[in-house]
Amino acid sequence: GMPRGDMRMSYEPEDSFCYPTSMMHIEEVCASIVRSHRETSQYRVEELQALRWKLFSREEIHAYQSKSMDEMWQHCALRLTDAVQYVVEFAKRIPGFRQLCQNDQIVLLKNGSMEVVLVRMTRAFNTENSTVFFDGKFAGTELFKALACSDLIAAVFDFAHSLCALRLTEQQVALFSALVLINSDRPCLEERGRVERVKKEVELALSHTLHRDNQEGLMNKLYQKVAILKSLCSLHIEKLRWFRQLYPLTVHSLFPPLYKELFA
Ligand code: CLR
Repeated sequence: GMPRGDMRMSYEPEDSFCYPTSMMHIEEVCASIVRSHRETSQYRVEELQALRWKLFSREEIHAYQSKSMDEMWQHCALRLTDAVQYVVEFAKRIPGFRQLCQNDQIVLLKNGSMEVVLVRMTRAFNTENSTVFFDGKFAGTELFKALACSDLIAAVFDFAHSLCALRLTEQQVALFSALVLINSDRPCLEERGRVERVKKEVELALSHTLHRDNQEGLMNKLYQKVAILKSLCSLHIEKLRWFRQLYPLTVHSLFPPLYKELFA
């Protein structure tokens, strides 16, 4: 099972001074990341494709809109935390991640897990009607009205549109997600050099895949998306701070521990 509200990941002492990835061929790194993505993806693409026209009714949308702000925030925090838990599991299976020190694993997850959720959102997004899979059906921006952060919601949906436009394959989504997580520029890393080495491997794996797919041009486009992801995640944190000032007790007592640990 996946850890709930507990970021401490069983730490195995290093058995050699080698990085595990140095012994793997780039093909193996690719295959391993793609497999990890598949095993932790929460929903299969085919499953989501089959449901993409299952929309909420007017009444259902109205029921969400009529929730109180704190109730809707709590609800979304729960859904987000579910998604984040799968991302934590994905991270742990990226070759080299578990060999990083505990501090750096946590730094990477604090900064990157929400970004990966937003990358994964493209799999659960229907561009034809701008809806996202949420609570078992597809929902447009209006369903999230009670959160009172329409700017964040609009920006997140815009991002989903623009990332969907790149028409990434599942393999490309997997490797891009890994690259988003293993970011050696995050503040407060203790062993930046080691993170950098793991990142180089992932980068190599992604460019290898793009080369094989004859889509090398995507690399630059993906790096542009990284900047947008960063701004979306700061906006999320900003909104959470604002909400916490209004409803400190909701955040304190009713939000999932993992959500607080990562974002609050
Ligand atoms: C992302 C892909 C995951 C499944 C999944 C679960 C929860 C969804 C998330 C996806 C996309 C973003 C989402 C989220 C729940 C709430 C959040 C729709 C589809 C929206 C953007 C609201 C954020 C509100 C915060 C301010 C709390 O496999």
